[in-house]
Amino acid sequence: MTIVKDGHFLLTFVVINDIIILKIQEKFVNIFVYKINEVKFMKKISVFLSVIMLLSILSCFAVSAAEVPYPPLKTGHYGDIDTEKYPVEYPDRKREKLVLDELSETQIKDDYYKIHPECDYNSITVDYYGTLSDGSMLVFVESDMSLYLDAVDYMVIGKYLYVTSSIGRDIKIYSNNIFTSIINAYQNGTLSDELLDETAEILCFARFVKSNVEPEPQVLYGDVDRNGVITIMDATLVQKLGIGIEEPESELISVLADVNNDGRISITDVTCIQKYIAGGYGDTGRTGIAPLVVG
Ligand SMILES: [Ca+2]
Ligand SMILES: [Ca+2]
Repeated sequence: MTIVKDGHFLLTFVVINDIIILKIQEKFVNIFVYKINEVKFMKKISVFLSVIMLLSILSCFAVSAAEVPYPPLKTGHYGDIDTEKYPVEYPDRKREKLVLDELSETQIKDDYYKIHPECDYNSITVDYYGTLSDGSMLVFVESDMSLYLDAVDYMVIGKYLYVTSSIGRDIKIYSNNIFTSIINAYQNGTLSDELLDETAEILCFARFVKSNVEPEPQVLYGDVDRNGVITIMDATLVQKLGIGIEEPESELISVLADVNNDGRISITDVTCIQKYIAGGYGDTGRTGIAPLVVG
């Protein structure tokens, strides 16, 4: 049954077994097919983009996990730091107080007094440690109203560990008549990484280091050169041990070389290791298995 027919397209309904099939031909067909293809293409594109986005999100997690060696530390009691897990390097010198000119000292005292008017002005003391390249000064200001707490605490600031006698009463950054704690300045971005490096240098902060202790490779039968993997080098070494042209370095090595567990090192062990390297065809003994008890 033809519904429409003009110079542009032909629209036909065909009834086969009670199913109505719509046929569109001529010019309109091309548009229709094109639209279908476009939808399919867009679907493919969106799936492709989704996969790319997922991969980039996952890689971000992987990178951040790998690049942050000391994430759980923020602040706390100094004695609680697991320095084995988070090794730190202490500087070989101590911070030094510097001489401050009288004009600056008066200004700092005045600014301190503005926020602590309850204190005795004459009791205010200023310790000055240095000036950063942006003009900020590192000062410790206290007065008769300062509270004394003897807890030793720490703050993790970037890659540095700042140990202070009491969080809150630590050395401040003094800039534009305002005192800001170092950790706050770092968190709010006024203290850049470069300025933090300068601060750390002046105040002799300890610095976190990545652990240089390489984990011991897993002990495996057949891995006689103890590099964590079983290769042709192991097979060759077992061969040398078997014919006696080389001596095992330790009792452990002779145990690991005896992969077929017959109490001696022989060509049979070499064959087992070679089979293991070739893809585990045939009897490979206990090659590649970690011993339960290392003898
Ligand atoms: Ca090996
Ligand atoms: Ca053996």
